[in-house]
Amino acid sequence: MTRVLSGIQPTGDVHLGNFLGALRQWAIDQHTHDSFYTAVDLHAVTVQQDPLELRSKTLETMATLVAVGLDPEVCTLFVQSHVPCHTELSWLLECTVSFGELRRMTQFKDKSAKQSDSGQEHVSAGLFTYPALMAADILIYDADRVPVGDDQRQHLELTRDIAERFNSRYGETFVLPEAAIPKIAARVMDLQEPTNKMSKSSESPMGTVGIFEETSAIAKKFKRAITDSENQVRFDFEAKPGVTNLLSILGAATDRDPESLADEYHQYGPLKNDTAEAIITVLEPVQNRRAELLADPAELGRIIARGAEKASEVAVVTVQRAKDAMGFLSAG
Ligand code: ATP
Ligand code: LTN
Repeated sequence: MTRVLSGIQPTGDVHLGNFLGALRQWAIDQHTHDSFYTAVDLHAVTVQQDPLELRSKTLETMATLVAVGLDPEVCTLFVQSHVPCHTELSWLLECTVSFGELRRMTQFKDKSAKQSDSGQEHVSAGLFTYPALMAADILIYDADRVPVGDDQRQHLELTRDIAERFNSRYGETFVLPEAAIPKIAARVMDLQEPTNKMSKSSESPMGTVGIFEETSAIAKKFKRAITDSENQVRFDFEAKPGVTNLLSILGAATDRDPESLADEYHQYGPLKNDTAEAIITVLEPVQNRRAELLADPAELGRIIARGAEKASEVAVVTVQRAKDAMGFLSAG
């Protein structure tokens, strides 16, 4: 069976972009692939985190993964730092990727620029080498498929380049992974600034829809979503980013084609209402399930411990294979 791996940072609040662009695909993939999903806490600390908050967010993220439908009996759910060989492989890969390749990553450019703009002089070296750790996350499970939103496309291309280079230098060691990017809602945009992607770290509370927000707050955000002054419903990202974003969200929530949905609306008000209603219908059971899980920390603890064990079994084998290929002397 082919392998899937993907990850989500345990920072901020999980939003509609994460849900539609990534998590829903994970839930589908678990039934057809041997799937590994992880809360990437080691990636989270590339920007400074409050220790108490990192711990509680990591736990909440694990509860979220189960709540969106990932079944710990079917797939492997784990916390990245519980499998220490991710960082070991990351070092080996850091020594094969070039400075120039890392410098081209748009996520690094965007995040480091954002930090400098907000007066933070300190950009960590980890933020720069982040893609090597992400490549390690993927390659360590021999993943064939990586379901992610559109913003991760470049990191996946770099992961393939890293794997190819390693294989050609040291012999066939890693599987070359493919990005699996959804056709609809691969890039959910901010409801207030529809030319920016909805993001955990954005400072646009009215533009970002958290999947665990009160349903009345969600409805309000859709009602106030920015559109344009034309009052014509058309799927056209260049000319009408706000309306197109609403159509994409409605399409993703109802499993319908966003372009043909446009023909059913003549005004923005009903489109906003129907989009809010469709999203709330999808999210309500997820919200209830997460509340139940957070009320049962022992069960969540068991899921996390089991996941670490299952993930480690696979990961240690791959790291050893990579170390052998590179010529490290074995201890025994
Ligand atoms: P940040 O903006 O702080 O980097 P994020 O919102 O991108 O955080 P991540 O934890 O980095 O969240 O991403 C988890 C998954 O969600 C990734 O697969 C990513 O591609 C996907 N994703 C994130 N934002 C969006 C979006 N706006 N639309 C679709 N998919 C998204
Ligand atoms: N870089 C990703 C999170 C991430 C990831 C991964 C995604 C870390 N490791 C492995 C897929 C596979 C992000 O910022 N969204």
